[in-house]
Amino acid sequence: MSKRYTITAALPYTNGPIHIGHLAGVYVPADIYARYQRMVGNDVAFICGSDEHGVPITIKAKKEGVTPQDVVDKYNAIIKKSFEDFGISFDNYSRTSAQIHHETAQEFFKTLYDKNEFIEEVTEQLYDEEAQQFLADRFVIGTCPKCGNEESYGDQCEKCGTSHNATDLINPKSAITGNTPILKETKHWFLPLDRHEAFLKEWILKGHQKDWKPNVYGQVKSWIDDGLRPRAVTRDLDWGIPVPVEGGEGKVLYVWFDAPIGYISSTKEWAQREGKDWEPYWKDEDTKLVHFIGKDNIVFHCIIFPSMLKAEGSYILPDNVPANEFLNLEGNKLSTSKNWAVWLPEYLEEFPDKQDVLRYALTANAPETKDNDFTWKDFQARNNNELVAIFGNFINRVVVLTNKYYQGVVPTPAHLTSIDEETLAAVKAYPAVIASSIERYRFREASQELMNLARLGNKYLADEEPWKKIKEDEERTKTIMFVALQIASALAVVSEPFLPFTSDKLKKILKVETGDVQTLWDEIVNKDILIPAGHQIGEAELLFGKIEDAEIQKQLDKLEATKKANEAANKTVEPQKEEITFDDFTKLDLRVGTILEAEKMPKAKKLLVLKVDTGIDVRTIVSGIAESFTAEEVVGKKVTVLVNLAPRALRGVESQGMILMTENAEGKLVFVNPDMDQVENGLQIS
Ligand code: B3M
Ligand code: ZN
Repeated sequence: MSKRYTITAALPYTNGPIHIGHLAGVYVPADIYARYQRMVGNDVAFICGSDEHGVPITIKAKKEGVTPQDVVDKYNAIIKKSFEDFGISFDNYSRTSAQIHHETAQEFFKTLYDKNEFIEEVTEQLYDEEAQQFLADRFVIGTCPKCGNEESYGDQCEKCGTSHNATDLINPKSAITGNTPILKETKHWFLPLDRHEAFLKEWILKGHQKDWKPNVYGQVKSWIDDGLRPRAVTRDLDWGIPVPVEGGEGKVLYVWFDAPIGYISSTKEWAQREGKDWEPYWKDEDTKLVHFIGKDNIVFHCIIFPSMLKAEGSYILPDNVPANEFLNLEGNKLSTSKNWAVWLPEYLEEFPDKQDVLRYALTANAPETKDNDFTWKDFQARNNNELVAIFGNFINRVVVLTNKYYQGVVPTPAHLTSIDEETLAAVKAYPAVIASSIERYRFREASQELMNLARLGNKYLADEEPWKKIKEDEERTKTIMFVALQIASALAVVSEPFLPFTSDKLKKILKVETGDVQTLWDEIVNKDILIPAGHQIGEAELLFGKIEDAEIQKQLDKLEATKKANEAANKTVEPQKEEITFDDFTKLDLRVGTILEAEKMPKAKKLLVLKVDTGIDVRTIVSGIAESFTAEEVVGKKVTVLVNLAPRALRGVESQGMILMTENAEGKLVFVNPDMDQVENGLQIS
């Protein structure tokens, strides 16, 4: 029987493009789940949209000298395109700036207000006197009272995930001016989470201990055990949804109050467009509501939003919140500010038409139970050793041989041996195995089962060797190819949730119906024949291409350059030395010179003994540059020489002057000689 599903994926903040961490943690698993539910005939609303309010957007706008609206318009377009490019099959992608959302969120607030579900309180909030602004959320940075992280934000600590009030921070500082804020009175509305504690305990701690992921359950339990407190749901900001009640002038809804309501507004927008009724998707107890999010969003989806829904009274609660852990990149935390990320638009420029490869690599290595690392080497291996060598290779052999032996017509099988029967039975068992993994939100496992189906096909061909049999036994070969074609067809179908582009391509090659995927999924289980004898298939076409070492090296080099740039940016420049007089300066006799000869000082790691033409004379200078240059490299170099430095002996050699050097970002020494190739030795520098 068909069941109704409302599947949501976290609304991305619209202050930057999205990267592989977002894709791996939220959007690919959500998409696999939604595609699968559609395939088995369920009624699915797969919902998302841009989260366009909140402080980070206003900070970004300030930094770039544009309006917050400009920022969200720009990134909404970029993000939306990335989702389309990667085949994320949302039924609707909305924006929280949409009229329908403003209305829905305000109405929701009004309902809670009218039901006395808020506490109204004048409290002291942090205020930046210089910026003349209250400091909410990310406008404040300070020490997390829970874990001691010195860079916690006002509303949430990114290190330990705790959500708190800005006034809880120790040693708070304004993110706008760096000043220490003062406390100033202002009125706000608070959602008394403590009132919902009993319900949360009953619903989650008792009700979902078994079916929620341990990482999600554990976090929620620890918050509830710590005791819940009222949370302000309004802010003194000018970017957001105006508070729709008396006394709310100049205030907006807290972004985490309005954003989850965005799931509801996006569903409404979709229903209006499709001529459907949105309400069953949110209010019918038979609907299964599932939120796909990253672990930093757990508290909002498991405690705050459910409390809001419960307080409102007419909504269902999520059946599950399969939050993922974080994905790292080459051993380091993904970071927007450090540009430590693989951005989706950039990935597509580098690897056009390889969307499925990324989807697969991220799924096979998804951070489901613990933080995980994305490495380019693993990405290459997943492509070359699995997609190319197993999946692609199997399909290619089947299609090429069918065309070669039978002009692309599926042959009529003769007698099925026990191996054939077992193989076909094994194929039929796969949909249930994959489905069971998906239903339990184990997408890594599911993706490996998909690959196992391709392995089964490969093994069958390798064991039966149709390319040998064709010479001895034409009838047997027909049976083998018939069986292999059934496996190929099964792959075309069950790969759809994971590799939608590949599945489409494969269905086209095999010329199997793409219209009714549901029947196809059922057919694998219920029918003996997926692709009948006599059916004409198309020409072979490569599903996946090998990724060469050089392509991977290019990506690694790019990251290395980012690392260097970050190090250079963090490098503290020495403070200026004490002031000197003009006379002090004129005491230095700096000349243009050329290094004529150079040799390593024996038994000294750092020293080169140089003969330098200073224009006045040729003299010996001992220079500590041997770790950066070989003797051969420096001969002929134009250099700046301090010629009136008092001579001094280094390892028994008298050094008569000094060569000016500096260090580049990588700590390598470089000569100070801008444009000096154009001047003669001896010229004075002043
Ligand atoms: N925009 C946070 C995030 O992107 C937030 C999610 C909202 S879901 C309602 O991590
Ligand atoms: Zn913390």
